[in-house]
Amino acid sequence: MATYEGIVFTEEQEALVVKSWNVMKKNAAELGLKLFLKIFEIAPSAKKLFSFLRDSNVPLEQNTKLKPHAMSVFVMTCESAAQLRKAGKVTVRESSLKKLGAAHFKYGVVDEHFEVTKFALLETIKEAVPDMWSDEMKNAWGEAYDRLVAAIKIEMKACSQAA
Ligand code: ISQ
Repeated sequence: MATYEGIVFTEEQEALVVKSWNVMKKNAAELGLKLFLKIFEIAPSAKKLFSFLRDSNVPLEQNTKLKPHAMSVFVMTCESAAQLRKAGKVTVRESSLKKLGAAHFKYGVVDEHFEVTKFALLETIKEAVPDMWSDEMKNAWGEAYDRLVAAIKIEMKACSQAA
């Protein structure tokens, strides 16, 4: 496991993340797609980063390659958030994190993409669990997302220095 430690993620924050993730996980495929539709609504140019979208005339909702990708981004973000306190760090395997960093670097993902994704992620969660949503829950998810992105960016930087 990678060791990207930061400020303490509290028990209360963990509880908020886990509680909402337990409700959302059965709909992860649908929510993942919703997340990406939001990302592309806010930042249409982000579509250019995905070869399977660039070369396709099929509507986004029906793109067979987008669905699994969208689901894995959503599940990975949520799972690493849900496990953050237990492990005291982002729990994506170091080898996966290196691959993620390399892929994001190769395809030209920049800070703005991570920011748009954060906004879209928080909106997706808010709409998925409206009765639970609060400022505290938003902060807990936001903090967890920031930790994951910080870990990915460390790997992206390593790629840029090796290039
Ligand atoms: C890659 N993975 C997740 C989210 C993204 C948003 C914009 C561009 C690329 C991305």
